Amino acid sequence: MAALRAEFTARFGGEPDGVWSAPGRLNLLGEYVDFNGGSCMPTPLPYRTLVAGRLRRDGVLHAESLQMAEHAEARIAEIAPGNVSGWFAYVGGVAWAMNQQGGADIALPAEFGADLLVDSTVPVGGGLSSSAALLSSTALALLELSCPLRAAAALVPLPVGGCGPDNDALRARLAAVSMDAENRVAGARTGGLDHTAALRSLPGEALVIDFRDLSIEAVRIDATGAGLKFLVIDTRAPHDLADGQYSSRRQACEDVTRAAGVENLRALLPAEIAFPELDAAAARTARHLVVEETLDRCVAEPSIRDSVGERTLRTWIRHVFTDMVLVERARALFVDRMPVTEATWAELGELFTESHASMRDDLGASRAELDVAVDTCLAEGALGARLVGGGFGGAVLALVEADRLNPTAQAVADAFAERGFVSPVFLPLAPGRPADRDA
Ligand code: GAF
Repeated sequence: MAALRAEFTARFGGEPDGVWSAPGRLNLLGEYVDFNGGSCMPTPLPYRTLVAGRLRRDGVLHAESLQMAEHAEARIAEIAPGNVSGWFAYVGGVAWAMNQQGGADIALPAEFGADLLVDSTVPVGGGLSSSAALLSSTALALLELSCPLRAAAALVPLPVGGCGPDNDALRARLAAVSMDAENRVAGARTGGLDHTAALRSLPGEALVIDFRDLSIEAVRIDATGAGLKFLVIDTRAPHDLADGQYSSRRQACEDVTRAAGVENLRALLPAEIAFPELDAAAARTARHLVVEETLDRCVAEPSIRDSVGERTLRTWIRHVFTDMVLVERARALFVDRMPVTEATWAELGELFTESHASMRDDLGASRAELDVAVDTCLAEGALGARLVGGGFGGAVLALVEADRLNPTAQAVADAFAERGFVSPVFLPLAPGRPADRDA
């Protein structure tokens, strides 16, 4: 923080008015379900993106990053999809989206401008949501920096406490703004998982977000008390949400949703998909049946089948249904079915591994580095392991016995070395805190 402030002063010739930050996130379960009305289970990470900022009154946004060489600047009124690029598309995109959303509590005054300096410890391209951390910290910074100008511009002043974590309704709007900026200006058609996790996380280890209504619920997943640890492996195989692989799958989901005439894919599954009364094995069978029956119904309906073809239904769309039922089960285990026992943890591990198989075999979103990391963890006795985030690269999460943490990490490092992969990085998983003003 002190170093960032000093660097800001050196670069911009004066102290910043404040510093805001937002965390990366790790999604415990539920991939490609956020834009389909499913539920996700993210946890904010201790790695954060910081934005030091100072108000300007000339309508111009200047931005620099300690991780990037160039100085970027643009008149906020002239920022639009297609005329900003690279990392500045995220920063400028937020200003654009705040004005597009049109609400007097979020729009920026016409003369508003800012100097911003960004620093980040969130691994980039690791599937840990470095983009949403940048978007969310920028959104908070811009909104709070605009305070002195809002009254004169007849815009709604911020409530006492600014955009603090208690102001969940405002943060939900900022999450929508951040997603809009990422979708329309940065060109990555993501759902709302990452921004919601960055801005709306609650105290506790993880959050369950229900994307049917954007409601959130805290969930305690404290593995330490059970003698377990979450191991996060950044495989350093890069992933890029704007390279077309993510959006082709999203597009297929949208096509099926439209052809089925439903609001989202979640609506095609029955209401009850957690089977809380069943034990692990019976619940697995019940889940499998529900997914296959739903797919059969889709295939039998010509308009749905023809929208993407039977093969895509039975692969990409099956993955979406699978992850939806897996998250509901995990939610039921940790929220509804207390106390948490050894069997609960064993089942969570199985849910992880089942999700990985679905991402790999049905969604086709894995790659060699991710599979080697998962398989090695399992061979070393992990309770479960899976790739996290949008896939095609990025990080793996494993649930391991605490005393197996180091041997498992070593085995993964050895397996990577043997295959000539770039060395992985191991990250401890400790719960972080939501986006906030830090100074
Ligand atoms: C990426 C996207 F940004 C999220 O919206 C989500 O779809 C995720 O991939 C997959 O679950 O992180």
